[in-house]
Amino acid sequence: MNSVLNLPGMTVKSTELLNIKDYLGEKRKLVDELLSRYIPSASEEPRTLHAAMRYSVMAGGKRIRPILALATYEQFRPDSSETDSSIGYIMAGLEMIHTYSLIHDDLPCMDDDDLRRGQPTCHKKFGIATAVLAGDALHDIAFDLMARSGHTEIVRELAQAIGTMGMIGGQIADVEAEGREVSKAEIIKIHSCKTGSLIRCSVRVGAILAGAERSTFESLSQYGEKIGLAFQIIDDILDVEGSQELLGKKVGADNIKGKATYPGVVGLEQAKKDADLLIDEAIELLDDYDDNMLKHIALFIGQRES
Ligand code: GRG
Repeated sequence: MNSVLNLPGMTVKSTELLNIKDYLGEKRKLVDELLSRYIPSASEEPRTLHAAMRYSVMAGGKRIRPILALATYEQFRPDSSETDSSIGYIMAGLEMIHTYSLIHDDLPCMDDDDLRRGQPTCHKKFGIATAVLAGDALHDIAFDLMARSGHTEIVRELAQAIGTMGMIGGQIADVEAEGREVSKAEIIKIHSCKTGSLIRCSVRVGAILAGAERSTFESLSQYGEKIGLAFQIIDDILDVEGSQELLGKKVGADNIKGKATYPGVVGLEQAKKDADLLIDEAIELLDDYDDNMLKHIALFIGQRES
């Protein structure tokens, strides 16, 4: 990692890393440093709100969205010796948006969950009002950071990915599908919007910052779309047969709540086959490019247990 991001201990270049887990572990530390830098300290007023924001954001998580943005940017920037410090803003912003969505998704009016990232959910710890505001405030800082990248296109990309045609659109469709049968086309649309659009966006904003060519950008977008859908299918599969300890959240909740899930529509075995196929297709889309981290990240997503 180039020193422009001014973070200690980031010495191993991605190209030198053979092991995806080492790579992800190192980049996760980088994301944590960035997040801690951009979220006000819990000793600053309004203290409870800052404490709640830090509580949810710093609880960990895979940090897959900022890492995707970074891996895309590093692979496709024209001058590999130079790092634009904007990538740090973008990475932190993506993870804040993701965490805001988790906080709101866990609220009693949504999924009503008690456990997230291995600890009580934000509203369980701080109360509903503070949790709503913590999510809102993370959303606001995220857009400030995106604007600091200096690219209007990146700000718009994120706004569209998480709006009514993207994440929020998928969430309302998900809420409205509860307790009724859905078709395969419908569940693909819900998952692609609710979860896939922010993942696709993470790849696209990395590509925009890198100045990727049109055709590369199109391949990357399709790659993002496929891994994004696979990510949520696997999330559904893990809710059926995953481990609460590894996931840091309750398993079996989808079934209890009567949620529309991919395995619920096509069956567990077919869901696994479809997720594998999406990962293979995503990797194939990048065949023209030298061995790169995005292929390894796709494989990691396909095999994830948490
Ligand atoms: C505005 C009131 C209000 C609600 C909006 C935005 C929203 C609610 C919901 C978004 C839906 C959502 C939470 C989608 C993400 C689903 C998902 C796969 C979450 C888990 O992501 P991981 O596995 O989690 O990356 P970690 O903890 O590793 O970051």
